[in-house]
Amino acid sequence: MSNIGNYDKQVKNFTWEISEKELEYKKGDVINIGEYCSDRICRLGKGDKLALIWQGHSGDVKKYTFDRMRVLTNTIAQYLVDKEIKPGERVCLFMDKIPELYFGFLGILKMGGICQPLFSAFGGESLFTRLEDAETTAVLTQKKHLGKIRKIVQDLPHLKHIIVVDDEGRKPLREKECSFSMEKEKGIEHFDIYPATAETPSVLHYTSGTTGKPKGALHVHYSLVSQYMTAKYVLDFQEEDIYWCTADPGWVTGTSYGIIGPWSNGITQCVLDAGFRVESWYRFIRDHGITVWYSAPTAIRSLMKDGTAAAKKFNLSSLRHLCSVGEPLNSEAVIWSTKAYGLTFHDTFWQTETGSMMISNYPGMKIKPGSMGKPFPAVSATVVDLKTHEPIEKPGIVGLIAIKPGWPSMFRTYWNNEEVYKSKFINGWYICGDRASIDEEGYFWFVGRDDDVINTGGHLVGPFEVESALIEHEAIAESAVVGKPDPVNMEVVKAFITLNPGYEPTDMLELKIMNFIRKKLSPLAMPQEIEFMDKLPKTRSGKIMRRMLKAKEWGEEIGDTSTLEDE
Ligand code: 6R9
Repeated sequence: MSNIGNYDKQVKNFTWEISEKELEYKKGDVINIGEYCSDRICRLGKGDKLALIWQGHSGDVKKYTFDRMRVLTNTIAQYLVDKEIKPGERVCLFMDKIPELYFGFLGILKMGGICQPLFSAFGGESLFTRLEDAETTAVLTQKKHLGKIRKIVQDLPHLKHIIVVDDEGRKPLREKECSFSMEKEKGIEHFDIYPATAETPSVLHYTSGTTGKPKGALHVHYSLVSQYMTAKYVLDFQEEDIYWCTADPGWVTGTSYGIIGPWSNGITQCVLDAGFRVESWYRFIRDHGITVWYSAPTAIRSLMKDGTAAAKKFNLSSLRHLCSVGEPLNSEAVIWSTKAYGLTFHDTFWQTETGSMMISNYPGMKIKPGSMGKPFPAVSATVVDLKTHEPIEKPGIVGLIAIKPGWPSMFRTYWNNEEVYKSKFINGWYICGDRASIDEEGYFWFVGRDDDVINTGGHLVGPFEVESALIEHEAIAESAVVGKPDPVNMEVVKAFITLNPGYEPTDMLELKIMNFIRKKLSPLAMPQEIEFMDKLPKTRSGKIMRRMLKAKEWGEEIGDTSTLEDE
């Protein structure tokens, strides 16, 4: 029997108080996610149970029990306190998927800091924008990423501590830099955990929009009430499960369901700190006996490319429940996984802003391949008219996905950007910015985003950020960036550019520009294709018409061009 049991019954009966009760939380109580994920699990008698099985790219494995994790997270928290980092200050994690990243997350929360996880693949500019916006006080990083921070630190007056977690005192460190080894430090058995309450800020996740700089979605400790229960019901955790979430904690999936969800449920999870390779992924599942697997459509499509034969080469019989998030999960992928693993991927839909799953396919519920499923019990979701923002009553009509505010893990603001935050709420609904329709049985069908944000392999890339970076290249006069269809990543970044006088459109220049963006922003934001143009299509008011360029890429009707400059 699954945890959720009968979905329709849960829709009638489930309230967030049920989750609060399971967590032994009452309104006004102290609630610290760091404590809930380690100390509480030990108090429940699971201190000797494995919390983390970690594997590095060379195959080395490290294992940590919940009790060891409790001590290590205390040790990190104490170190931050000793550095005089204060509750409410932002502490960034800029690391590969090493154990320090996971324990650093809980350690920061334990001392009341706001945790700001960033992808270690970020280049200097992506890193700088986010650290500057958050006025981040400290960064925990690895020596291999120190160079990127050194280049920008002089322009970040708020950044006081650069804590290198794997230096072991070898590298000569500069001002503001310090070396800290969580394993070598004297373990802290007792730490005074910061008495966070429901609305105490916890995590700051940056996400890209169509315009402007990336925005920091701010979450609070009370989000646990959503994350705990959605993990229990959707990922269907059972005591003996070995869980694998493939997401990097730089992405919200890697924190909500790669840290908080499993550990607040006292579940053993595995982490693979290595890039994607079909065989190594299957070997990882087999070797560790993974039972529950949460991944993303791009990875699933990459596995599909190798066919079912690759899957059959390994004994993957430990798997019992599969879920997916981040992009539309095509019905082909759902059907293929049934052939390859004898199991269906359960699609889940949510966002950085929602903090937890909003619309999902639940164990035991009929799956319609291609549909995102139904709202989590106690989440009120609908689609609203594109213009009036009134709920659409008739099935099959496309509108904007909208959610009634009030679920525990809703973001509380965008950092320094309350105005944009407020603009997301219309007619008493939180508007997700995605288009979908609902069928007569209440299943949601994703249609597409309502803006120009590019979803490449489940990662959101803001076109404006790439355009701004492009024009910093000496050869480029103007740029426009759109998503272009891609069989594996769904979309990849494509740039249209005009050149400054004296520059010729050559393959060499194209490569140089690609590399420029890869280093400045990240490999994901790097254009996979650059088209040199004599001029870019613009509106009469001088705005570049991304919509036209995008339509061309997708082979769609160009639509209304009445505002076009050249007409
Ligand atoms: C968790 C996460 C959110 C955006 C979202 C939508 C897209 C996420 C999806 C999906 C189709 C799904 N998205 N899940 N699209 N089907 N099951 O992905 O957060 O990085 O903020 O992205 O991703 O466009 O609005 P985030």
